[in-house]
Amino acid sequence: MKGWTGFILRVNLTDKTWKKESFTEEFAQKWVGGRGFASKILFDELKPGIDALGPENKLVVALGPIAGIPAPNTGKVVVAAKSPLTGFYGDGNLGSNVSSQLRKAGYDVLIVEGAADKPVYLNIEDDKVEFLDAAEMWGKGTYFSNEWIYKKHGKNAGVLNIGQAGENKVLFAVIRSLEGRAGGRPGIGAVMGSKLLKAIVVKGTRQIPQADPDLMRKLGVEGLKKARELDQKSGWSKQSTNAVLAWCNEVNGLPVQNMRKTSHPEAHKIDGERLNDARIATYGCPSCTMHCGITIHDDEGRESELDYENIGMLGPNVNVFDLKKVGSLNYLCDDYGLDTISAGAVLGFYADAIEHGAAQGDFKFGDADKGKTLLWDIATRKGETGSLLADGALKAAKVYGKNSADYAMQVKGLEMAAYNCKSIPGQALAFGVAAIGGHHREAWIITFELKFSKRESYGPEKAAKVIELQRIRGGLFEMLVACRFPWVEVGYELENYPKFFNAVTGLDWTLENFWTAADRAYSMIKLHYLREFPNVTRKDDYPPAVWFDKANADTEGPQKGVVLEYDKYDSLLQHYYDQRGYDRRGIPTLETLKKLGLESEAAAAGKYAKLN
Ligand code: PTT
Ligand code: SF4
Repeated sequence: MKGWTGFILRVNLTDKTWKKESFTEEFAQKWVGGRGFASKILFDELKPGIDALGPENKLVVALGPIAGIPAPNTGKVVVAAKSPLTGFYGDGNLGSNVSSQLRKAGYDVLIVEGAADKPVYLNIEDDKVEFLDAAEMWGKGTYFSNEWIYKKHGKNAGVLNIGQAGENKVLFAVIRSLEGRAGGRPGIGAVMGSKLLKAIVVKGTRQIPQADPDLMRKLGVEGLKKARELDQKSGWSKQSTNAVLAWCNEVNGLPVQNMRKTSHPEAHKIDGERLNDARIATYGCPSCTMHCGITIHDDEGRESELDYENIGMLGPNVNVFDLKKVGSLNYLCDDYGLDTISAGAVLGFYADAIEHGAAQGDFKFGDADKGKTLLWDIATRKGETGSLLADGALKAAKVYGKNSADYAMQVKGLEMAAYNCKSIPGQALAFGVAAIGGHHREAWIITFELKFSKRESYGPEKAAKVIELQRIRGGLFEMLVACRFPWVEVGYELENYPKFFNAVTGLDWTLENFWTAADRAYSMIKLHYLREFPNVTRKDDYPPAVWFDKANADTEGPQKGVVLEYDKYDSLLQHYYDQRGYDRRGIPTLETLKKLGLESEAAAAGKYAKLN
């Protein structure tokens, strides 16, 4: 087999054993890699109903055929497990040297099983696997552990590690990498913490098997050059992802005050231009020529890397419009290993719940200093409030009651990213039907919707666009495993990706093959959901009630009085189901599953719930 190493490294932390397992070419072609591998492996190996924070859960680190190979921007890694936040399959994608190092060590997938009896970290070097003592790192933040690992294992090692939030099983703890990245929003860091696994360190010395290495080298070099040229021409990485903040404010799509409002007069203080002005350094993932990580000094003089989602959720969503203070909240999330999106959503929800008399406390919108204290309380589950908020907005709302779940800004338990969609139905649908809960990664339809389509439309063209983007963003890029930014941000052509894939595998795939593989992975994740929640209804694909509430509409500006409409949203959802071949609950029909070659998976899921 070419293009894949053909091997899985399976490690058991309970009895400190490991083995190297092979997989077939049929498995590789059916599931491609990354999210495809992870969703299939976890479906086959996890029993529904298990405790996501118990030793039965498994952590999967999965790569794809172009991951780690020099080409635009392949230094990415998928991390997945049963999510403790949402209760079903969850994953994330972060930049890390693990991408190339794990493949060079000879593996496309790492599966971590069981749980250690004291804090450990894994050290993987080709066919050597060590379970090393992590006592010196335990209790410390990710900046400390990153440095500690650097000193011990050298700067070229691939590293994934967790902070205090993962250790304390905060349900939205992420995994961090040495390159300043973070991933696994639905609590994949907490799964690592529950296994007493502080870090994974990987170094490899082998060649990644490729069908035509000369061709791949040529395509890769040309691609990296092209991505850099396109970036320079467009000027995108001057403001990087935060270029979108001013636009979101202008089009009334900014998350302000727990998404109560859609714009703010002070938004310019934290926009892309201000971020670029405050830049002290630029960071990027491995194998990338368009480095997008911009760092600034925070209000305590520390270096903090800011992307749009971080700024949107830790800034306007909690009414903080001072870039240095936003930087400070962001630094703490990175150090503790808290997901910035969920952290900002949870803080916003808490302030809102206090304002509405559902929760007790002295936290107010705009109070960044109290926000910092709360982040520590959450990361360490300190006190009643810290511990409750550490379970995410929806679970906290269930305790607070008084209809506060209506304004817990999440879908399926995962807090939504920084787009306020009460007057943007297509993006609201994209959040509603995202595979793992409220994530923008799957379908970022908002620019298409506002620039090239009718904003107020709930027509089938929006459902079609969501599916098209899910196939590209949630499918192709999550399965090949590569960063989507060259395509999405600077127009690097999608047609290049099958060329890379064919050069490394020797196959002859077109984009169509990837759409089928993507649909298969989406259906697989839906079957995870069905197994865990047999009473699933279409309401599970609805965004929070507050987006439908007239009393919450803008009181001025072009979107004055506009909110989502239930009937229309429901018909948009039905367009999506019809185009996808899903039933009225939003579950793939037997016919759809059959078309995708998922007969045995359908039979397995059918033991737990009815398939139509
Ligand atoms: C992603 C989510 C995002 S999406 C951001 S900012 W973004 C937040 N980043 C966090 C962070 O940083 N620290 C932290 N403690 N928590 C954070 N949570 C949030 O996590 C870097 C980029 C970005 S920046 C995006 S959009 C793109 N995401 C990609 C993706 O998902 N897949 C893919 N194939 N390519 C992508 N390219 C871009 O990568 P999650 P990252 Mg993250 C510090 O992982 O769980 O998917 O959540 O991965 O490497 O940091 O993303 O405006
Ligand atoms: Fe990483 Fe940004 Fe480069 Fe993508 S564009 S690989 S997120 S540095």
